Amino acid sequence: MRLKSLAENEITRIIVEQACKEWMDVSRTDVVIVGAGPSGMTAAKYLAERGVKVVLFERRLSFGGGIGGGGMLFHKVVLGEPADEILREVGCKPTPVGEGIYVVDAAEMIARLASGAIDAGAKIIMGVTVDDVIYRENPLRIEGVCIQWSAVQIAGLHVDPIFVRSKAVIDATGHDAEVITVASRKVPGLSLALKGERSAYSELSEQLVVERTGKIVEGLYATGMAVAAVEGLPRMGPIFGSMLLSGRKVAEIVEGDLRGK
Ligand code: 48H
Repeated sequence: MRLKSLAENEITRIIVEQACKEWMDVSRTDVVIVGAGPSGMTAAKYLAERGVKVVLFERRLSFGGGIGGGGMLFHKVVLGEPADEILREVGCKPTPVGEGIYVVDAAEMIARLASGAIDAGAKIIMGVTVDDVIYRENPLRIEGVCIQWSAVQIAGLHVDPIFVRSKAVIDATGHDAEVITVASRKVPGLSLALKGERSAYSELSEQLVVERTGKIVEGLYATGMAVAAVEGLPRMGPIFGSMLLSGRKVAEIVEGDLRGK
């Protein structure tokens, strides 16, 4: 076997040319999703499947958010029906462990949710942190995000971000609701006050997170644990059904709003 290879400069040229071409396209999109945890990847899949142009930015160089840690590093997560439907759609085989309750390997769930989103046509870019929003007035609304290489942020360098304009931004950043937090601080006219996540009350929390998933202000939406941070809801621990159902629900709401525009 003779393995085909390339001169170093050609490797560079291909990477830079292809990445830059894509960044030109990414700079204006229908929906920006922030965070590749369970809710963000689920939302990406359902939006992309409906023909919406989706870019998902993830701070880390890996997918999955809190899935990978399972429950206290035990490699399993639990979920209740009907969230198992979503896992089956992406090719997971959740194991039944009780009436309507399932368990799944963390690694399997991460891999399948990510490929579900990518296969549907969502673009996932890792190593990018969203550190601010773009807003417009009359009417006051969110119209995109400011982005920075995570490596630049970690190094503490003073480098200005670049921008991505979008019709909708979904905060799927988990416990800290980072996008909504920055919008509440830096766009005071939005009058956004985060209530803060509460202590554990799993059965109640899962239901409420799904119920309260949706639009926060014009152009800005919350899914997953970000909903708990905004709405003052209790946490639920490593049971993930509500993260998946919240991701699917926010996709439906955003798609409906985009169609209405
Ligand atoms: C780019 C960012 C930024 C940023 C964060 O934490 P996640 O898994 O989020 P959810 O809400 O989909 O799922 C929550 C679940 O994992 C969990 O923690 C549960 C159910 N906890 C219950 C409990 O009681 O503790 O994923 C968020 C992702 C992560 O990958 C972050 O790296 C990423 O978002 N992220 N990416 N720019 N500013 N902030």
